[in-house]
Amino acid sequence: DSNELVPALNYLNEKKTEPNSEMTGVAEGKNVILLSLESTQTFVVDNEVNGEELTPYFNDLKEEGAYFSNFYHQVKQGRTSDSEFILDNSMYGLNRGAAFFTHSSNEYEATPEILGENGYTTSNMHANDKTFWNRNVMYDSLGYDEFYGKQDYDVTEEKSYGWGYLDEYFFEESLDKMEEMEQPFYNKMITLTNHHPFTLPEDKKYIDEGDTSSGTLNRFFQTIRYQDEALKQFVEEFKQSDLYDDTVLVIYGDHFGISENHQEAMGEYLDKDINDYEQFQLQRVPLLMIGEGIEPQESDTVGGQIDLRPTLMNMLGVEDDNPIQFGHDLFSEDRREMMITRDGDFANEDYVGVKDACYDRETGEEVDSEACEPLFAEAEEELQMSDSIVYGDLLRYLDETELIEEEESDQDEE
Ligand code: GP9
Repeated sequence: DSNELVPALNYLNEKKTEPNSEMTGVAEGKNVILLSLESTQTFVVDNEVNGEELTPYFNDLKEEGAYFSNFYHQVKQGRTSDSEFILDNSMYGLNRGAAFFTHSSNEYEATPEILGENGYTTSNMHANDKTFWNRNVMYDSLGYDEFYGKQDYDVTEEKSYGWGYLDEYFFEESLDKMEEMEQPFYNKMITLTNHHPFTLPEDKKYIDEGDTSSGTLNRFFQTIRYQDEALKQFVEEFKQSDLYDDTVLVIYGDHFGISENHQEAMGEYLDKDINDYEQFQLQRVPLLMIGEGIEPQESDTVGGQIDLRPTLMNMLGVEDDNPIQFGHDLFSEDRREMMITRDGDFANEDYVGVKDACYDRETGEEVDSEACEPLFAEAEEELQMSDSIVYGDLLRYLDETELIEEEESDQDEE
């Protein structure tokens, strides 16, 4: 019953931090485009292979907006779908399986629902089968109005490769669709080309393969470079369009592309030994926000995908009355810098805690594990709180609980 929500409400109340008031409403009434870059990790940014930049366009673009260099993905088995779950709910995905499959009939009060109540049109675009990750079902539960899937795109064999529709064509058609959309809109675009096994048609290989001992990593460099070229084409066209002045563009990486099976090759490429600490730091993914009112800046605040919803809602100046959110505004001065992974590992301002060991976050030196103990405990408590909501489908009691709280505070006042 509604009492089951109380522990999580109390916990979140205690952890609550105020959003940055200077950012409140900077993007009021604007469209939001979330651009999910497949398998894109931060280590590719400002990096090169054989003397060629991997993401030349993104490297420049990030100077035009708010770029977050210590932003982590938080997904587990649900991969891209986990990132979507975390983003829209500001709750953690599950430790096993994908919430998109196992908890698609839950009650949610996700970003699209709240924005829908505030006059927004909400949609997803992804040129894959709609049933992949059970998206067709889960998007309804999350409150999306529209889902543009494979059949809504002009997918032909010539324009496809590997997993399907090449990003450049996906972007082109998606922009056309957005230009026709009722505004303001909240729309997520999910790319596909930079996906394992990272293959490309010959004429889309803009740089040579890498020369590490992993073919996967070697090809990844090429697909990342391809994606960057597609991104360039998209952003440049977007800047020419009428949408540009009225839109916040949020570009982020969904999860890692190179798994720990390729640690040795990563070590060869980065020229260091990839231990648990380095492997953890490789889970950073880029986050960049561009739009009027967003000052160019680079932030090194420690955060994760769970923080995007409160950050965005504050920028849009939308009253988000769902109190069950585990994230903290990324622009807030007094935010809790604590990024928790689904494995119960974490990074905060000072430490990285991974597999029960404790490291100095900046130097990577292993330190006395005592320093991390309370933080591991906090991570575990937080994951349990989030799980209690998802497994118990507790958001269905939210309205009731709020009514009780209102009555109680009325009584207090009397
Ligand atoms: C498939 C795309 C990729 O539709 O989201 O899925 P992933 O394997 O990255 O989770």
